[in-house]
Amino acid sequence: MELDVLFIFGLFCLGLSLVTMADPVSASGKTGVIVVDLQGDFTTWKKGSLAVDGTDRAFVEKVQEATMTLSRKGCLVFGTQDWHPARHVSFFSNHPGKEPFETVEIQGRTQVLWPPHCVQGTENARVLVDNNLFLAIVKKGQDPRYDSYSGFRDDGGTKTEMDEILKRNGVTELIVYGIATDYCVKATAVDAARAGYRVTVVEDLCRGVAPESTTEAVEEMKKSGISVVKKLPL
Ligand code: VGL
Ligand code: ZN
Repeated sequence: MELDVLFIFGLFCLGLSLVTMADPVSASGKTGVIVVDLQGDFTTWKKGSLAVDGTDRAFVEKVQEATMTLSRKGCLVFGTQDWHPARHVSFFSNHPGKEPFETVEIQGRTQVLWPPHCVQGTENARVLVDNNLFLAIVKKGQDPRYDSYSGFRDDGGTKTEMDEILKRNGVTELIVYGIATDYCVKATAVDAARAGYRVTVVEDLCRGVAPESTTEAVEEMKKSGISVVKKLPL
C-alpha cells in the first residue's frame, strides 16, 4: 500500500520535472520587434505618394537607431512591408470617378481609397530601415482583392506567415512601432494581442495619418490590452 503511494508520487515528480525541462522557451519567451511599413511611400523624406506627417529623414533615422539598439540587446527583429500589385483594390485609381481618401463599401467593409502606394518592386516600396537587421520581413496586401493593414492577416481572412514565424522563434512578447499608427500599426498590434502576445506599442516611433484617428487608435489599442508607451521601455 505505502509502496503504491510512493510509486505514484515518484511518477508525479518525474512528470513535473519533464514538463518543467521540456520547453524553457515558453516558460520565458523571447522579445520580438515588429517594425511596421517603414517604406518610402509613407514618408515625407522620400516624397511618398501616401506620405504621413512627421516622417522626415530624422524620424526614419530615429527608428533605425531604436531598432539597432533593440537588436543589439537581443530582441528578434521582424518587419512588415505593404506590397501591392498595381491593380490593388485599395487604389482610388482603380475605381473610376473616385478621389483619393474617399471610401467605398466592399462586401460589407468600408475601404479607404488610397493613392497608389507600395507597388511591388518600386523604389518607394523598399523598407528604409537597414534590411540586415531583420530576421524576416513579412509582405502583405499582395492579393488585389483585399487590403491588409494587419501584418497577421488580410481583410479576406488569409493569414500571413507572421504568427508562425514568431512562434517558431519562441517570441511571446512584442514591441511594435512604425507607420501608420491609425492603420497598419494599430491593426498589427491588435491582432498580435488577439493571438496572445504581450504587446507594447512605442508612440514616439510611430506616426499617424490623421490626428483624430490616431488618438482613437491609441485608445483602441489600450482597450485591447496593449501597453502604449511614449518611449522605448529600455
Ligand atoms: C497603410 C494605408 C494603406 C499603413 C498601408 O501602412 O498604415 N495605410 N496601406
Ligand atoms: Zn497599402
